Amino acid sequence: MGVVNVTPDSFSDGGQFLDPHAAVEQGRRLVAEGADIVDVGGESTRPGSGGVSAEEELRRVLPVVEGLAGAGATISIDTSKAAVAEAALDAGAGYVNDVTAFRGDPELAGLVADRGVDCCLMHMLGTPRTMQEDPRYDDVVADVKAFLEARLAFAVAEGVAQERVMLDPGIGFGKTLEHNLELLARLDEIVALGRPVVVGVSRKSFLGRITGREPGERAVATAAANVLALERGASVFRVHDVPETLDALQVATATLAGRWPVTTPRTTTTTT
Ligand code: PMM
Repeated sequence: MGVVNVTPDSFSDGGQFLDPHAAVEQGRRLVAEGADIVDVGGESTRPGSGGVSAEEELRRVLPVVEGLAGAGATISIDTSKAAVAEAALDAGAGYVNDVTAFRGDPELAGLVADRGVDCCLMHMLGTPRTMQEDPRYDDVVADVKAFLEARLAFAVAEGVAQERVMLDPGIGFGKTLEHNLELLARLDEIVALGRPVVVGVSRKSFLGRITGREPGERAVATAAANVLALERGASVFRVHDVPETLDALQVATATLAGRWPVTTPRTTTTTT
């Protein structure tokens, strides 16, 4: 999953793709580089940010979704607002990525159910404005897992087919460096919920804490974290730098399988 943030203030690529033409060009580049999904977002969720109106979010994302429809990838709309998701789906999007896991807008789950599209439900502690103020958990992995299980049950109760739901531990959303690392180290426990797991480590500040590098210099760190997430069972890797992570994931996939090309999904074999 390649990322295009049509925002002035995202920590990772803020301001770079505010112009719709630049955003569409970037989306097409991500597809050419191998992204299967392009995630288009018009609201920054960086720590401390306050949110934008549905009108402003639509003004940012709609021309980009329209411009990317038919570009050869599934277009994901990164929003928690039903009005934004509905217009984006009408314009050609086929996936809803909600960082509030259907807590932000009571209408969004029903919309996803009606349209029959795939969605991603992500864990976040608090809101972007407050989430990095001393986040605490009893056991971060158990707490995030219980939350995701409850949100999956909510989505299904609202009519969303279970097969349409992907789950995301929300790396960096109300988490310390230690929380992020523990979630990645024990990602298999989230995978055990039985739904595909999405991870969004790309360029995030915990990678800067470890490497001392600025956001634009974290592609290798991002690829390393994604390889280990793959090994622990993650299925979707949300990144700004597609070639680096794709190369790393292909080599990791071949190494784990002991062959290349890997034509069938990894399966458990029993020897007698
Ligand atoms: N991270 C950001 C935004 N949206 N969505 C999902 N599902 N998972 C994430 O980790 C995630 C997200 C923030 O990063 P950005 O500002 O670089 O987009």
